[in-house]
Amino acid sequence: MKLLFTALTVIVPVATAFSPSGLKSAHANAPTQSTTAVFAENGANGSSEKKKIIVLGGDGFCGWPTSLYLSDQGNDVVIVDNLSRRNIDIELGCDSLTPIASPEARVEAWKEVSGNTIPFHNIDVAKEYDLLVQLIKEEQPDAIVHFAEQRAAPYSQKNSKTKRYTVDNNVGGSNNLCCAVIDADVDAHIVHLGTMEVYGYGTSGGEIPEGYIDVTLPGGRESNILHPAYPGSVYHATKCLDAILWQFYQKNDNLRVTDLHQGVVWGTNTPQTILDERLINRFDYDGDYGTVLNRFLMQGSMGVPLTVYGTGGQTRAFIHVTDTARCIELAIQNPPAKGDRVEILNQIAETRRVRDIAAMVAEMTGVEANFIPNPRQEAAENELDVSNEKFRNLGLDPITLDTGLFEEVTEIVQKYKSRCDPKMILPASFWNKKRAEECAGLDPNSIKLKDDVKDKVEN
Ligand code: NAD
Ligand code: USQ
Repeated sequence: MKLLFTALTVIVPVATAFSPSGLKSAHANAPTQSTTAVFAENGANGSSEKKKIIVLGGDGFCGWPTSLYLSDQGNDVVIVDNLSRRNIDIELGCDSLTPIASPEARVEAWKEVSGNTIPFHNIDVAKEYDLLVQLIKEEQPDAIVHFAEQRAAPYSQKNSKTKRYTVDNNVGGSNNLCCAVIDADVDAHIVHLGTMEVYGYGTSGGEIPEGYIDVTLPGGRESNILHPAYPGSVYHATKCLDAILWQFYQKNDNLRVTDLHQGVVWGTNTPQTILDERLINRFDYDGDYGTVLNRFLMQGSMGVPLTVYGTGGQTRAFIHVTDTARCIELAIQNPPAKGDRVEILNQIAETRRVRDIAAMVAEMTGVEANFIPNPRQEAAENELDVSNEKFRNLGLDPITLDTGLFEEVTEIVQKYKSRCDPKMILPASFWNKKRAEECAGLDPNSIKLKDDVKDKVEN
C-alpha cells in the first residue's frame, strides 16, 4: 500500500491525504480541515479561538507532529527543546531509523509547506530557568504543552548515571515549569504528558479510572484521591512525582493543569509530517527507545525474529501518534477552570497483550516471534482494563491497531532500512542484577537482517 509516500499535493483535506479506507471511517469525528496552505480563518475544529501554545520537547517523537498539527489548526506554536534526545542517540551510538532534519531545517520546511512560522528555542527546561521565564513572559501563552522529559524506561534503568539524570531532568523540568508560570505571572494552562504506568498494571482490581479513585479511609470516611502510584521504572516514577507537583502547585498557586496518562505510542508519520521529507518524524527501533509495536513492525519488516520479552503476557495500552496530537488539541480546548483540581485523562485507544501484537505482526510479515528472557522487572502476565471515557466524551474516535496502518510503518522501514544497525535491536538495559544475569546470553551481534537488507548495511 503506497498511501503515504505517493506524491501529495500540499492542499488536500487531512482525511484524504492520510487515509487508508479503515482510517477514514474510524475517524468519523476527527477534524477534516485541510492541512497547510488552506488553513481556515477559524481556529482548531472550526473554533474561532486561536491559541498561543508553547510546546516543550517539540523536537521529539510526539512533540514534533503535535506542534505541526496545532500549527496546521491555526494556533501560534513556539517550540522549546534542548535536543537532549538527539544527544542521547549519539551517546548510545544509535540514530532514528528515519533521517530527521535539524530543527532549523524542519521549521523552515514547515514555513515553505504551510506558510506558518514556528519559532524554535534551544532551552534546557530543567537547567535554564531564567530563559524559560523570559520566554513565557514574552510569549504570554494560553497553553504550555510539556513533553520535555527523558521518556525511555530502559534508558532510565541502565545505570545510576541515567537514573539520576532521568530524575533530575524530569522532576526538575516540571518543577521549573510551575515556578516559571508563577514568576512570569501568566495564566497559562499546563498540559503534561504523563503515562499509564503511574497506576501500575492490574493493581486497581478492575477498570483503571481517570486519575482519581474513590476510597474508604480508616474510620469509614469516604474520599476521592489521586490513584495510588505504582511505577515500574525510574522513568515511570518521575511521572508519579510530577503528579504530586501538579497537585501541590494547583492547590497552592491556582495553576491550571491537565495531566494526560498516555499509553504506548505507535506509528510514525501524521498528515502533516508526510508533506515533505524534511518534516519526517523520528522512528526509534533500538532496545532502549524503541517501543514495542514499532519495534515489532520494524523487526518483521527486516526479517528479524520478534523480540518478545518473557511470555509476552504483558497487557499495555496503545495509541497512534496521530491521535496523540488530536488529544493534546482536545485537552487545550477544554482547560480546567481556575481553582479546579488537576484534570486527568487517560490518553489511550485500546489495550492489547504483547504476544497478541507479536502474532499480528508475525502473520503480516511471516517472521516468527522469539521469546527471549525479560530484561525488565515486571509481572509476566497482567490484565488491563482502562477507562478513556473523558476523551471519548470530548469527541475522540481513536485509531485502533490496524494492519493497513501497520503497512504504513513497514513501508517507512523498507524505505530507510539501510540506516538500521542490527546490533541495536536486542535489549541493552536491565532492571536489576538478576534480570541482567538472565539476559547474559543475548548476543547483539547475533541479529541478522534479511539478506537483501544486510548487503546494503555492510556496504
Ligand atoms: P522524545 O524523547 O522523542 O521527545 C522528548 C523531547 O524532549 C526530546 O526532543 C528532548 O530533546 C526534549 N527534552 C528532554 N528533556 C528536555 C529538557 N530538559 N529541556 C528541553 N527539552 C528537553 O519522547 P516522546 O516519545 O516524544 O515523548 C514525549 C512525552 O510523552 C514524554 O514526556 C513521554 O514521557 C510521554 N509519553 C510518550 C509515550 C511514547 O510511547 N512515546 C507514551 C506515553 C507518554
Ligand atoms: N516489550 C517486548 N519486546 C520489546 C519491547 C517491549 O516484549 O522488544 C514489552 C515490555 O516488556 C513491556 C511492553 O512491551 O511489557 C511495553 O514496552 P514499551 O517499551 O513499548 O513501553 P514502555 O517501556 O512502557 O514505555 C513506553 C514509552 C514511555 C511511555 C509508556 C506508556 O517509552 O515513554 O510512558 O510507553 S505506558 O507503557 O502505557 O506507561
